[in-house]
Amino acid sequence: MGYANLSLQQLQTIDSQHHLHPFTDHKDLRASGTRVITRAEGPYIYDSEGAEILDGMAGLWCVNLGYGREELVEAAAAQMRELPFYNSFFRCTTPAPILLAEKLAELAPEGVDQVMFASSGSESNDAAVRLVRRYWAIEGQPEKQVIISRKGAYHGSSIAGASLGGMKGMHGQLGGGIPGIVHVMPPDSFELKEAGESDEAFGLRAARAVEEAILEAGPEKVAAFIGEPIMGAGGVRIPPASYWPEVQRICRQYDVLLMIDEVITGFGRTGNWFACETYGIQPDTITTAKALTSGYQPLSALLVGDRIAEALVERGGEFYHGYTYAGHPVACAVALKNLELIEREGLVKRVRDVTGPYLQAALAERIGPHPLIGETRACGLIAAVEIVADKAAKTRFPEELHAGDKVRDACIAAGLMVRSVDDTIVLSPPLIWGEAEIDLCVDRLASALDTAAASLPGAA
Ligand code: PXG
Repeated sequence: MGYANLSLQQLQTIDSQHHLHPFTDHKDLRASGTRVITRAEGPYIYDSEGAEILDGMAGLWCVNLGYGREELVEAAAAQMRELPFYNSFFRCTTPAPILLAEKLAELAPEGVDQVMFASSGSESNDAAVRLVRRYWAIEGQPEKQVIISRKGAYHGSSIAGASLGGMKGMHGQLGGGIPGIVHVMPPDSFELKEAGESDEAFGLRAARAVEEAILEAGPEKVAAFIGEPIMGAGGVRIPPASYWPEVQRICRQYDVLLMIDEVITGFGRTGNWFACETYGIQPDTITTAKALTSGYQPLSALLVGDRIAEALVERGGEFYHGYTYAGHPVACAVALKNLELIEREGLVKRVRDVTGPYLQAALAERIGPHPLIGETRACGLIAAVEIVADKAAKTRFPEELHAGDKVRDACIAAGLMVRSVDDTIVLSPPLIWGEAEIDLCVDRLASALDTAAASLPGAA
């Protein structure tokens, strides 16, 4: 590529002159300089200085097959040669989205058989909001508009996505967001469980917050509840086993649709194709993106349950919605190959039976005892560790110390890419990780914790 003869410094200078990054304080970034990742292979990414970093985040919760997969490259190239683009509007389409829709219907939970494509999780969640509201209008209940979501949720960065999400900072910049979204407490047991409260009781209490919100808005006004099975960007909040069955029972009782956002959890991350299976959820919609192509192409798919699909198809007339790149043939061809490889390599079962339990045990046994750690948790290959000032009392460091960022920076310096969500360190590695990569990850995390502890008061 054209940058090979540019130095890191030249790239950083150009970056700071023209490039506005996502979720970034630009003044701060421009003072410190960007890390420029230039290539990647298998489980490793390499920066412009040649540093080899084990990618504990699978890119951004998405590169589930790891890097350098020639078959994905070939799938894209072959599709580009044959037909780089044609649209799915006006009674046309192309072969790849047809076959991918069939494949997704096969993999999806029972009763979810229809697929609507887009290019990002945000777009698909936006479509999901339009679709559930349209559903109730078709069914003669147009006043059912309210969507219940949760504080700390992440559903994307479009106006609808950010409105659905429960991130305080984002809401502060939305100018109000879209109307009709209500946020309830998340099933975040580390932060919100009370002393002496069991996991089960906490899960039920968090679920009943959904019921209270339904009753407050009036069930005749509530269209749907939306939730990530495990909240990802909010800090990998793994709900107690009692949570989802109770949320589902409540939604059924008040005839509220269940919108499940599997943008992070889909395609094997929790040890099943979908976390709906992990938690026994019967969804009305499932939003997927990211690992659908292992991040090799931008693609998302809204999977639509039979109840909504039947109304839309049989009685809905034209649904005035669609994006130019819906069902993009190159992205869909890559997705088909990606799903084929995940199947061929038996990765979902391996996460469930081998690597998931191994990661969970390795974190518990080798990271759990560290004085900075208040909790470790994992479900399949999605995990988190909580950084605390006082291990017994599980109290946090003062915010201005940025303890989580210190641990993250020490991890990267030690050759492990992780993400910090305040003082929670999250991990979402490629599903190709085996025991050797998990061991290396845990070794590097342990040494980073020691390094960070040395610069945190009272922790060393
Ligand atoms: N839903 C969920 C659950 C997500 O995690 C989206 C929707 C939006 O997808 P797009 O493709 O529009 O980004 C996401 C995205 C982070 C981080 O910092 C997480 C996401 C995106 C960017 C950063 O953890 N998740």
